[in-house]
Amino acid sequence: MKNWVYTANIVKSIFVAGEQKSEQYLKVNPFGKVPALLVDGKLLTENPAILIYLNSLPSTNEILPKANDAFHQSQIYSDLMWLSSTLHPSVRHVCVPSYYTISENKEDVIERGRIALSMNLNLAEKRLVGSQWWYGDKWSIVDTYLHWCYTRAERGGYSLENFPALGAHQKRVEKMPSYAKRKSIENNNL
Ligand SMILES: N[C@@H](CCC(=O)N[C@@H](CS)C(=O)NCC(=O)O)C(=O)O
Repeated sequence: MKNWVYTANIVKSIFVAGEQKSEQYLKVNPFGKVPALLVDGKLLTENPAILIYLNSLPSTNEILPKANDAFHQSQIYSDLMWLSSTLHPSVRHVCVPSYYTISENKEDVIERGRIALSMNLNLAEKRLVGSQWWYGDKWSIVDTYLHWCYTRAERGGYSLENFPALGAHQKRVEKMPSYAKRKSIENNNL
């Protein structure tokens, strides 16, 4: 994999830790969520859209595989959308249940999240058995997004011990130079 490069003068990314609903952040992204990307002052939100856009920039390295045809392309988009609209929300149910209920008792939401997480991580586990990366022998941003999801769930108390292929995948992602770079950016922004 080549090094990831941000083209600072055209792309300005915004990292905000826990301040998604602050007045200052809502002025930038009225949807009140991260990530958000400003390109020449224009806003782009939603992980799949941002990743597809970044992949299309001539100045950046490929972060998604090249599609053979329209169906293959749609499968790649489907993978990104599955991460963003199915796996990612199941992680949030377990880690931040208060987003999903106003009740004092959050246990139902957490349990619902754990059931969904187990189903979704089982699918990811099957896909990764005998395969280094989501798309075989080549890393893509799907691997990094998947890694973020299961690692966040683990940090929220969800054990990965029944998912050996995910455990091996986790080690592989964390050995990448881009992982060390991301950690150092995160540490400098907190
Ligand atoms: N559908 C969005 C989801 C992004 C998302 O849920 N971001 C979380 C952080 S992991 C967030 O900003 N949550 C704040 C909130 O929902 O108030 C996407 O794909 O970008």
